[in-house]
Amino acid sequence: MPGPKLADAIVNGRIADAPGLARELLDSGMEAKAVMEKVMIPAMETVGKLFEQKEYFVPEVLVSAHAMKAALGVVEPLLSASGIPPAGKVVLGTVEGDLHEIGKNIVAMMLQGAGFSVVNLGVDVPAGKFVQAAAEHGAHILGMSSLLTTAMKNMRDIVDGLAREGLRDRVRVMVGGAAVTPEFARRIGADFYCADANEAVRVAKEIRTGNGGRP
Ligand code: B1M
Repeated sequence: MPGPKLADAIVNGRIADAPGLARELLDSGMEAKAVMEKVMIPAMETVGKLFEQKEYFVPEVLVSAHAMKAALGVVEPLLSASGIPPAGKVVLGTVEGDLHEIGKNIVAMMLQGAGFSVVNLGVDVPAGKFVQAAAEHGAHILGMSSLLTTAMKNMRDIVDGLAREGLRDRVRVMVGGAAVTPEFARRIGADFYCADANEAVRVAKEIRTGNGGRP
């Protein structure tokens, strides 16, 4: 298997080592796309599995995600330079009134790791800004996160805003975060509820390669 050292650095969250090891692989002649697809993404999938199996918890996932991000910094410019199109464009943020960002950032990094181009709007994002960004960036997917029951109601305004701007048919809506449930997602007219970052990646891939994203 190529790149065991880089994979190991990502799985074990060795943030300082990851960029150098990615550079080593590139210098040895491995294509940027192969480094990403054969080494980095499988490593992050291993992290996701360890999390599901409750062998890893949030701190371990976060350092692995940071190691992934550090290695991405080396590989990403080469990927764009080689003209490989992104898997799709995702606009992502935490809704207005909510400052929780850890889970949303993991979702962003995992999507980037899976080859998506992600516009991360940050936290406490007003509905209008989500809608404007979806239009401006030609988003295929709009992702919203909320951990607060008081803030998650703002998600409906974003779905309604997309419809008002005539964007609803071409933008699939994905929601997640501890406060959100599948039932709530259905009620506000979102297309998908995702329980975790792995599911968000799986759903995003299905949206782009499968049935157009309709459940
Ligand atoms: Co706050 N907080 N917090 N908090 N906080 C919770 C959410 C809470 C459940 C704690 C509790 O009371 N048991 C509670 C919410 C209760 C509720 O509304 N139901 C709560 C509260 C009440 C508050 C304050 C109001 C506290 C106060 O000030 N009195 C306040 C609100 C501030 C605000 O947002 N306006 C507040 C503040 C904070 C901190 C700033 C201190 C900090 C956030 C730091 C930061 O993000 N920079 C914080 C934290 C850390 C938590 C807990 C402890 C942990 C959240 C977290 O990061 N989890 C949380 C308790 C808990 O959840 N057990 C709590 C780890 C993260 C990886 O998981 O975000 O769920 P999560 O993301 C997962 C999935 O949900 C999913 O994938 C992620 C990775 O697998 N996912 C998506 C998330 N978004 C997704 C989007 C998708 C798809 C999947 O598609 C787009």
